[in-house]
Amino acid sequence: MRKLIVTLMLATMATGVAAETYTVGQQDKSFTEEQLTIKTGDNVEFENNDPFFHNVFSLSDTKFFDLGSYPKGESRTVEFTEPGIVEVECAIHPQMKMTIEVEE
Ligand SMILES: [Cu+2]
Repeated sequence: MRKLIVTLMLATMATGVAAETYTVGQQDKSFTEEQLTIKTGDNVEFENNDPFFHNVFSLSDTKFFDLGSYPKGESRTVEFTEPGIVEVECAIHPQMKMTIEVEE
């Protein structure tokens, strides 16, 4: 019985780790973070702070996404469900690049 209780406690602890949400802005045609390290299950909110549209996307195997284009003051959130490296870009401004490292 004691072993069962310990097992249940460990299971609760393992699943009870709250996911974090990080914010990365788009400002002056660049990302506010060049590099960001997060953990699997964390979220990143991409917030447009420029008075024009951005279109944040990634072609990475770790996380493939396209948030579409959206204006100043709007944000869209991506959940990173697998560990690895994610290169993030903007379809409107090719010079905009950042890297997210998703740890296990
Ligand atoms: Cu852009």
